Amino acid sequence: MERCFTMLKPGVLRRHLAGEIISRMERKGLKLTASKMMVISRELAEKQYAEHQGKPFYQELVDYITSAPVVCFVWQADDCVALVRKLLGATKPLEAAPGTIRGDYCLHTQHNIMHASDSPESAEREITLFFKPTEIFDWND
Ligand code: 3AN
Repeated sequence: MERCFTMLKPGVLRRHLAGEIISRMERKGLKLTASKMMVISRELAEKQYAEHQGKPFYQELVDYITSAPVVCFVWQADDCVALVRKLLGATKPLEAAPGTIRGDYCLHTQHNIMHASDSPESAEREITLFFKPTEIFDWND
């Protein structure tokens, strides 16, 4: 089964939306295999967003993502990355369909609620950056 890394960005805890967003993922049927709250170091943020280095919004993105606690997850399902991206909605809130997480809960691209891996390859890279193997549980009922 495929895995996907997601991260609730700073501000989600203050808005008390964490449970609502986790619930949408669980109700879809995605299997939660890891979760962790943390404040990201600049070093880790720069690794995570390396592909955006040099873009006009890069500095602000790193400042924001390191500014308060985030909550990170590993999900598992067939076609997990595509499913999560569908639930999340488009990067720009104006283009995110109502009913998606970004479509329902955010106004600005810089503060678009949740990060999710954009390919199975990035998912594996990000999972390795954020979680030790012992923090991931491939549980069965
Ligand atoms: P996504 O988060 O949908 O995978 P990316 O990877 O293009 O989108 O962008 C990573 C993050 O960078 C976004 N979640 C958003 O916070 C920020 N970002 C992307 N594009 C812009 C933009 N044009 N202006 C401001 N921030 C942006």
